[in-house]
Amino acid sequence: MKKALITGITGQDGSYLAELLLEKGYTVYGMVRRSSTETFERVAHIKDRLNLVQADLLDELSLIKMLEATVPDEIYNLAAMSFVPSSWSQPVLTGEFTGLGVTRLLEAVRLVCPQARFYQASSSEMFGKVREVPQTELTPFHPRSPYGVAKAYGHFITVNYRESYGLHALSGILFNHESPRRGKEFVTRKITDGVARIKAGLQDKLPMGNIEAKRDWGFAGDYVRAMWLMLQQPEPEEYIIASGKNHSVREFLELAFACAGLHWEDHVVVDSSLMRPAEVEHLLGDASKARTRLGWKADVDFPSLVRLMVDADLQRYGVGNK
Ligand code: NAP
Ligand code: F7E
Repeated sequence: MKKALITGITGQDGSYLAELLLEKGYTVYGMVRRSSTETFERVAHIKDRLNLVQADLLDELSLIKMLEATVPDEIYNLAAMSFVPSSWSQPVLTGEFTGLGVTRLLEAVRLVCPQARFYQASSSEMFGKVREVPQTELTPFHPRSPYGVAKAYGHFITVNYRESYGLHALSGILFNHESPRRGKEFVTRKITDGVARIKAGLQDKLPMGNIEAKRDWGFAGDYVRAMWLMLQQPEPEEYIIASGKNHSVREFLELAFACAGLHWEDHVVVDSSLMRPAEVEHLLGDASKARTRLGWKADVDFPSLVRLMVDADLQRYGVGNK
């Protein structure tokens, strides 16, 4: 029976990945940080099948002790400060978690279990002001936020530890992926939660930032499958995971409101405080390498993703879509 360790198990991706690995018969360890209230909502349904270990990306010794106690075959480093706007208000902390945290974990791996396979959660935010369209594994990075910069550091330190120490370490460069478990501050879930609240009569207006920005959106459940596939390959290499189609926030709004029988123009107001100091205008990924080499493909397309997120939020507020 293989052992896997997931950092960031309480997040959106961590919860879907934990489900997948349990289905595959893994013993699953999850790193959780100390908090005054538990943040286990996304894994509550599987918590009794998980082995949760307390550690923090800021604390090297806690990472070493966690690996000594678990000795995993596979490590998925998903923990990070992942909300782009917060990276401007807390740039140093973002660098510590999302950038240097990767080095701390890789150092612990090198010391305790150098034979383990290591997955780093890299991001399409590293492409930022894009150098070419679509973006591939060979497209140079030009990050546009402290988050994107920290992720680029995490990406290259992973490559460097592979090249310096022969670790089986790789990065998945994942484009935006969403689900009903997405945090409510991210644009897709903010919209679907807003639609449900409007439908339930709890609010009337939805303040939005730059609705012309375009993203290549997919479903988180499809994307965690790609993480696992990457670590099963004999050679550690980078892969892009994306849908290959992009849509504007405006299109997401139109579709999401329509799913609930509403018109987005009646409710959306532009709030300039939600505009970013530097925006990533368009992202579009080319996942050809993952399709040919991993046999990966997405099952959920854009309209189905919007529909499933709206339906889940309507259900949460106990309202129908008519
Ligand atoms: P998420 O929902 O924000 O989850 C982040 C996780 O990291 C949470 O479990 C959080 O724990 C944990 N964490 C944060 N700081 C920590 C620390 N100092 N020590 C220990 N744990 C810490 O993120 P996600 O959407 O699942 O994304 C997973 C990873 O993929 C992240 O690294 C993200 O940057 C990256 N990524 C995401 C996307 C996307 O579209 N979703 C795309 C590309 C890359 P708490 O519950 O305690 O806060
Ligand atoms: O914004 C625009 C906003 O916050 C998407 C993270 O998972 O994916 C995510 O980063 C777009 C941006 O995600 C609002 O300006 C308009 O252009 O949902 P988001 P993100 O910044 O793309 C990448 C791949 C990651 O790695 C990150 O961890 O939507 N937008 N109005 C808005 N965005 C938000 N949040 N709120 C608005 O009101």
